[in-house]
Amino acid sequence: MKGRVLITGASSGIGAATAQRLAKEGYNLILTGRRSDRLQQATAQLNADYPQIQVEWRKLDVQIESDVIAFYQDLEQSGIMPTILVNNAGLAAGLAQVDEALTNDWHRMIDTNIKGALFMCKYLIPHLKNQNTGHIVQMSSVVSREVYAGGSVYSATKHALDAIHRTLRLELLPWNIRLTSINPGMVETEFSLVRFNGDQERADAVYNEVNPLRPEDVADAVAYCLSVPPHVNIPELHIAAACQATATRVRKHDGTLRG
Ligand code: NDP
Ligand code: 8X3
Repeated sequence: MKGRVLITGASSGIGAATAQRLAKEGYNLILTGRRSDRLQQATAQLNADYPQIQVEWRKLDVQIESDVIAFYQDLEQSGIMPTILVNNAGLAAGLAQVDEALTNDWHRMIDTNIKGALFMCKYLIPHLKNQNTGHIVQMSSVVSREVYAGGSVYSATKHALDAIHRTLRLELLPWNIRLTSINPGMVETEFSLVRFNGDQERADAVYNEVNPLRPEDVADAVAYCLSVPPHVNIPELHIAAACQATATRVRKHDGTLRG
């Protein structure tokens, strides 16, 4: 029997594709996010398509510590504590330089990508230690290692996530808990729509004329990292579109370069 996987940010993009992929692999799933309608629909579909697994959903805003605590208490009481966490919920907000950025955008990114990811780990780890088993997959980014103008705080949050991931590898070594960080380059999801506050034209321009990763490509990477034998761990996995060399330098369909 495969483990139970908790996926944060399962209502769209990489998280939703990961849910599909892992359902196919036979994992039980707990899908979370803030958009209940999408989670409910995805859960119903997955339960219908894969009757041999158990798929549940919960509404959860990872920014709210008290909600994360109550969420895990609920899972514990329901007897469905996960042994695997795909810590995927995250966002970029805006592309403004430091002096022009909205500080509220900074708060949203820091509260979600760093503090939210930390809350999800902190309140799960005691359970994983008790079970002496587990796997935490952080959905980081190419910008955990790179920076670009306008991306200061988004990049800072992924640098921080990388530091947290590497620290957890040390802290959890006495237990049988694996830690993986996945660093995708550009993936066509709702990421840019969120970043540009619903401006579809601006979001589309990010993916026009290039051939980005699809969320399913990253979901395949997650599935691979979870599938390796128990004595193996993939500490870091970098995945990028074939047309992408750095966060900003990308080859367009016509062979010219962007960035
Ligand atoms: P999407 O915008 O499609 O998905 C983001 C997901 O995160 C949604 O399901 C959203 O759910 C969830 N989310 C956002 N804020 C919160 C919150 N406060 N609490 C709970 N869930 C939240 O983008 P992606 O799929 O692309 O992004 C997934 C992860 O991948 C992010 O961490 C992103 O940084 C990372 N990434 C993305 C890349 C890309 O180019 N797309 C490249 C590298 C990394 P809801 O709104 O329902 O809460
Ligand atoms: C997302 C990658 O380059 O759009 O993590 O910031 S990028």
